[in-house]
Amino acid sequence: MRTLYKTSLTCAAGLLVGAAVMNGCQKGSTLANDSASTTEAARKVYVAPGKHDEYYAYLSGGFNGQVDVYGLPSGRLLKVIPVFSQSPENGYGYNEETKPMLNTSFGHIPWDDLHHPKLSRTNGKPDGRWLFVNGNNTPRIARVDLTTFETAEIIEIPNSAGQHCSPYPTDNNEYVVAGTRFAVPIATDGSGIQDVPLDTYKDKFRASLSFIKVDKTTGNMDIDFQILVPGFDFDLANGGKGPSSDWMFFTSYNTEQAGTLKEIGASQNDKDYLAAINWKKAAEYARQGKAKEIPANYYHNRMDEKTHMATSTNKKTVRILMPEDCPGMMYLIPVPKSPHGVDIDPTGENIVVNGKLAAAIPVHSYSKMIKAIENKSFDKSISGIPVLKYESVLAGEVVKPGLGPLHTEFDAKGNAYTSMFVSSEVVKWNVKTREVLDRIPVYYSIGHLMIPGGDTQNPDGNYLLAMNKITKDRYLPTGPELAQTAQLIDISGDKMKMLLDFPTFGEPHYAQAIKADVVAKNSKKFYRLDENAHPHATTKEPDARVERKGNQVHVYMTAIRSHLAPDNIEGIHVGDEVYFHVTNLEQDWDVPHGFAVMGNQNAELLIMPGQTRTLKWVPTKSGVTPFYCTDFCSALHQEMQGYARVSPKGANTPIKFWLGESKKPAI
Ligand code: RUQ
Ligand code: CUA
Repeated sequence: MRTLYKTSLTCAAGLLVGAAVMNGCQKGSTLANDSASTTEAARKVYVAPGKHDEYYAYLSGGFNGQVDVYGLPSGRLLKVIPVFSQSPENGYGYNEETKPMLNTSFGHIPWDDLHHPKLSRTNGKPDGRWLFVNGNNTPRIARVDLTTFETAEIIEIPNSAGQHCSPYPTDNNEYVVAGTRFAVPIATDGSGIQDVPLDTYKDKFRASLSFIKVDKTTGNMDIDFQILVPGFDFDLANGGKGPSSDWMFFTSYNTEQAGTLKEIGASQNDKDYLAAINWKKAAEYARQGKAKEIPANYYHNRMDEKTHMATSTNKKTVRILMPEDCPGMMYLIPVPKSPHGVDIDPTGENIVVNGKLAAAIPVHSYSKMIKAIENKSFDKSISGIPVLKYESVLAGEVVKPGLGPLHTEFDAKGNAYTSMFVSSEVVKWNVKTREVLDRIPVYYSIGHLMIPGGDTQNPDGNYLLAMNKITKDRYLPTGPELAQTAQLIDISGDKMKMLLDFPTFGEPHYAQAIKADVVAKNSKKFYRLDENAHPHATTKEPDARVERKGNQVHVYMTAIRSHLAPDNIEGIHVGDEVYFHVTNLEQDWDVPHGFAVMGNQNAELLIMPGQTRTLKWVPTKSGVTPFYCTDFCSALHQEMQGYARVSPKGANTPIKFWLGESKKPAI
C-alpha cells in the first residue's frame, strides 16, 4: 500500500521531469528493506536513556497556534509552548496573568495560525536568546524567551491582513519584518481597513511591510515603521547576510491584483516580483522625518519579568513610509510567476526564489542587483518603485530541479537543498554551478525544510528536517485526522540518507534548530521567591488569607508539598467572583503545583516554583466544592486538596478559612 502510493506520487512526477526523479523512487523503496542501512540510520538517531539530544528544534504548530520543542536527532517531543492559543495544560491565556497576552484590536483572540519560527541572531548566527513567531491570522508577532521557554511578548501588526512573510530577522536582529499576505484597503488617514466595494481591488487595495525594532538587551519589540506598497500578496521573506545584510527580500504573487478566483487570476503574468528593501535606508528615511505618523489601533502585550503578569497597551499611532517619497529604498525584481520562499545563501550573494509553478529555480545575484541599480537597468516603475530587468539580476537557473519548489536551505559546503511539494522530494544542488547533485523522496508532499543554521551565515551540515504536508500511511491510523510527519535526513555525506520519521502536531510549517548547549546552559530552573513582585503574591504560609471586596473574594493561597493553605474556605456565595492567587513556595527545579476547582468554567493552573498564578472562578451552584493540586508532586500529592463552601446568593455565611485544626485563624 505504502509503496503503491509513493510510487504513483513520485513516479508520476518523474514522468514529467525525467529520469532524475525516477531515481528517487528507487532509492525510497530500497531503504526499508535494507537492514544494514536501517541499522546505521537507527544508530544515528539513537539517544540513549538519560542522554541528551544534540539540538533543540522548534517546530511551528500551524493551526494549533503553538510551538513544539523537539530534540534532534531523536525526534523526542520535549515541550509544547502555547503562544497564540490558550493552553488547558498550564492555564496560559486562561489565568489572569497571561490573559492580556491575547488581547488584540479584535478583542481576546485565543488562537492563531502560527507559521514561522525564527531564532534571534547576533552577527548572522543564532544566539539562542529568543524565538520569534508569527500569527498568520490576526496579524501578530510573538517573542518566546528561551531561558523560560515561555511567551514573553506579543505585538499586533496594524494595517495588515494575513501576515505570512513574518517574522524574518535582519542579520543582527535589528528588526524582524512582517508583510501582508492579503492585500486590503488600507486607509492612509488611519481609519484602518476600509469598507469598500470588493471590485475596487485594483485601485484601493494595498499591502504593508512592517519593520519591528528589537531591543538588543531586552528583546522588546516595537513597530518602527511600515512601508505602504502596491496590493500584491506578499508571501515570504528573508534578510540578506554579510554583504547583503542591509537588505530584506519579500516574494509576492498576484501582481496582477486579481480580486477573485486568484487560482487563475493570479497566474496571468509570466513573472511576479521579488521586493528588495534597503532597510537601513528605510530606517534612515524614517529617522529623517519622511515617515508620516498616522492614527492606528493595535495592542502590544508584554509579560513583566518581576511580577509575571502581562500588561496590554493599546497603541494609537504608527509611522508609514511611501516608496515614491524614498528613492533608493525599494526595488522590484522579476521572478517566475507565483513564487513562494526566498532564501539567501550563507555568503549573502545568492538569492534563491522558489517558484511553485516554475520549471526552474532562478538564482539572483546580490552584486548584480547592486550593479543593475547603479546602471539604472530598469524595465519600468510601479507606484514609484523601479522594476529591475530580470536578466540584469539573474545569476542563473537550476534547470529541471523537480516539481513545485517551495523552500531552500543551505549547508556549510556550498550546497542548497530545495523542497519539492509536487514531486515529494528534497533536491540537493550546488549553489555556484547550480547543478543538481542528489535527490531523495520524502513522504509526502514536503513544505518547508530546515537545516540547523541553514538560513544563517553559519549552517551546520549534518541534518536536514523535512516537514511534510501529507501523512497518509506513515503511522498507525488514528481516524480521519492524522498527525503531520517530519523526516530527518542525514546530509553529512555526498548522498542524502533517510534516518527517521516522527509525528508532529498542528501543521508545522517552518522550524529552527540550534545546538543544545547554546540554549540549555541558560535554561531557568525556578523563579526566586524573594524576587516575586506579583501584587497578590503570598510568600509565607502564615500570610495565606481570604478577603472579600464587594462581590469579589480574593484567596491568597500558598502551595507546598503537600498542602494548600488555606484548605478550608467558607463564605463564598453563588455569583461571587473568586480569585485564587496561588503562590508556589517551592524553591527547587521541577516541582510545579497544579490547582483546579470542580466545575470551574475557566481552566486550571500550573504554577512554577516561586511563581504566583491567579485563577478566576464564578461558582454557579451552592454546595461544597473540592479543589486540589493537579500535578503529581509528592507521595502525598493525592492529599493536596481542600474544600470551598458555596452558599446561595444572598446568604450570610461569613468569610472563614483555615488549614489544620491548630492553625484555625481568627475570622
Ligand atoms: S509556508 S510550505 Cu512558510 Cu506558511 Cu511554505
Ligand atoms: Cu502539589 Cu500535587
